[in-house]
Amino acid sequence: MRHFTNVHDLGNLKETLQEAFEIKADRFKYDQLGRNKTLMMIFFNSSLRTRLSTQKAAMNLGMNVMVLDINQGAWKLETERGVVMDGDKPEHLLEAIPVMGCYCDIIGVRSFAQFESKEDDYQEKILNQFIRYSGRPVFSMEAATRHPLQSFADLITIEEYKTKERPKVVLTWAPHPRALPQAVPNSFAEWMNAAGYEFVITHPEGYELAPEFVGNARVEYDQKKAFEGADFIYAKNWSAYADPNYGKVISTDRSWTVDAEKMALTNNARFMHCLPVRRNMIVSDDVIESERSIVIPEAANREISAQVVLKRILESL
Ligand code: AN0
Ligand code: CP
Repeated sequence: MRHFTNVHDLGNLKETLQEAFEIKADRFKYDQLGRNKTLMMIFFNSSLRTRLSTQKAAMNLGMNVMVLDINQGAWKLETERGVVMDGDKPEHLLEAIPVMGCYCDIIGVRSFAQFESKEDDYQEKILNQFIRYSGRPVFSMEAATRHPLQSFADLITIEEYKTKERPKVVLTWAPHPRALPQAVPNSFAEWMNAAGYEFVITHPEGYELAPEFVGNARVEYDQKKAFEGADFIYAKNWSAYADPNYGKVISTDRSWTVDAEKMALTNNARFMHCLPVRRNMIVSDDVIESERSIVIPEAANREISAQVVLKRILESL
């Protein structure tokens, strides 16, 4: 595998999961694979889990790691070609990318949707420029439309906690004060479809995700109905995808917050969220603190998903 941007890059999911569990059982088994290889992680946006878990995964493989926060200490980057650069951006992405590629063997990029142009976001303009111009294998650490390392960790977690072959998994929208990308729900939906679970998405009217991500999911506008019999509740906020509201907050309805009363409608479901989470907006304190909450093991599996991806890329160098 050279680049990693979505579920299909990994090939057979069963084999991929086996590899994940093998690594989880002995995470230092391949500690020579990354010897004298350098990972460069480039962040256009904030991160706690992705930064730490990916660095840890690289260290488990014996790699060297460099981290660059574009917005803290690097030159501000112009991303549009053809612009007369007389503004506040001293460097162009088209030089910065190949230069960064000179100093490393693998590049990880975090670059959220910018909500200025749906077309640019959904064409993954920034991520694809890294793939095209860096000369290096590139993997997504959450790009405009997907967060595959998160979804992979989510799948590992569901496989660990499920008590039946084909659990009912419910992705529920929940309120949030600011506009968030659709990357996490898009990607989660893509992976749940690929895993073949019973998969339901619930959200208020106007929050429909792009059809290519919804796939075979059942969309249920009544959150309580959706929760009935669920084995996993996966909460997340996202902003509207549909025009003319792309990238906008069109509801902050707190009746969508996940609380104990709603969890009682489920089949004693596990609660999941990618984190960071706003308590008592997305989920009540008691639900996230309950013994059914698996948000911490879910975050722990980020190290494993990153390590599988880095291992596969290292093997292809
Ligand atoms: C980001 C998002 O919703 O995409 C990152 C989640 C992993 N969350 C925030 O910006 C709060
Ligand atoms: N879940 C996740 O990607 O968290 P960070 O934004 O902290 O990396």
